[in-house]
Amino acid sequence: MPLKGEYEPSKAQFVRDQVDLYENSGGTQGTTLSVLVTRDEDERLRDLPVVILTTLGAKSGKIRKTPVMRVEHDGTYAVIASMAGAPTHPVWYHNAVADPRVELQDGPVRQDMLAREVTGDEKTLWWARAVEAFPDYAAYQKNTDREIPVLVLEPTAQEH
Ligand code: F42
Repeated sequence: MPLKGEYEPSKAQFVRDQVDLYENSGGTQGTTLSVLVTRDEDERLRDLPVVILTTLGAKSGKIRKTPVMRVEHDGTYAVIASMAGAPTHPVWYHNAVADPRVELQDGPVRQDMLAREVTGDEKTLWWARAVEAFPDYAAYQKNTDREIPVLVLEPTAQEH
């Protein structure tokens, strides 16, 4: 069931803009982040896929929308609360912990999902997938004592 509430755009202009472009284009534009990535000794700018995470504000109850890198495996996703290696978690992480009912838009496809934080071997597996998708995560984790959380998102049972 889609989350209900009043949408409160991010204070960060680039985030607001990316969410607007992504949603207003039906998930056909604003769906990547250009990043310098080296793969097999081939360093170049690559357009890496981005998804839009929708959470409920833990205090305001407002709808919050956050672009994050796309990390996916067999229909299950992970969202990485990296915040570019900052010492504190992003606020959206607290929202998703407080209420695990989230939405994820991957290109034109929007799904209701349930978020759960992973630890141990499961986190190790998803962290490897995340770094494969977006190598900067490894540098972010190296630059902070904060353990960067990984939330796995699984589609909720489809409404009948
Ligand atoms: N951030 C990541 O952490 N991981 C990524 O993979 C990632 C990729 C990415 C790709 C493209 C792009 O444009 C941005 C990307 N970002 C990524 C940045 C991401 O979109 C966020 O900007 C960043 O993670 C920070 O998220 P944030 O939720 O901390 O945003 C702050 C700035 C924010 O919006 N604060 C609001 C405000 O008004 O200050 C509050 C938002 C909020 O949810 N408030 C809660 C409420 O109740 O409404 C209160 C929650 C509480 O407990 O206080």
